[in-house]
Amino acid sequence: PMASSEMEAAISATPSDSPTIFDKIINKEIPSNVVYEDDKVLAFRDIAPQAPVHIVLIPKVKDGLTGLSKAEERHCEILGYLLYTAKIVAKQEGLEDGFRIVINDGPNGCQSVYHLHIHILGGRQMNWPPG
Ligand code: IU
Repeated sequence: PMASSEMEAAISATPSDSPTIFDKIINKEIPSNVVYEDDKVLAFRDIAPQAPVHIVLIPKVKDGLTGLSKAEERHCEILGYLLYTAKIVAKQEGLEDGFRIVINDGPNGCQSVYHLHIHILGGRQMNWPPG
């Protein structure tokens, strides 16, 4: 099958530690549909939703975490907090029948934005294996 535009964007994205569009979303320079925010993380609706509920959850401070593959021991606390927050957001979104958490990493993982983020997907039956 043909690659989707999301896949093409991911395959052509250059992994780097430069600021990304997510910094502008955090700073409210770009509007987004925020569903959860605290001092450490921000969750907003994905602009290209792949499910009835599709939320992107990010740390407000990137601290070198362009992706999961760049995680260091100092990131353990924020990584745990992100997963815990994902559960809070899933509950807030009414996903009591279940949900999917995804972290895309690097070109093969279809990562297109180099600021670590967790996808929260739900509101329909997910498939396995993923594509
Ligand atoms: P990925 O795992 O790097 O592919 O995820 C990036 C996601 O960020 C992707 O699902 C985009 O639709 C989404 N997104 C967004 O919600 N708002 C934006 O301005 C941009 C990307 I650029």
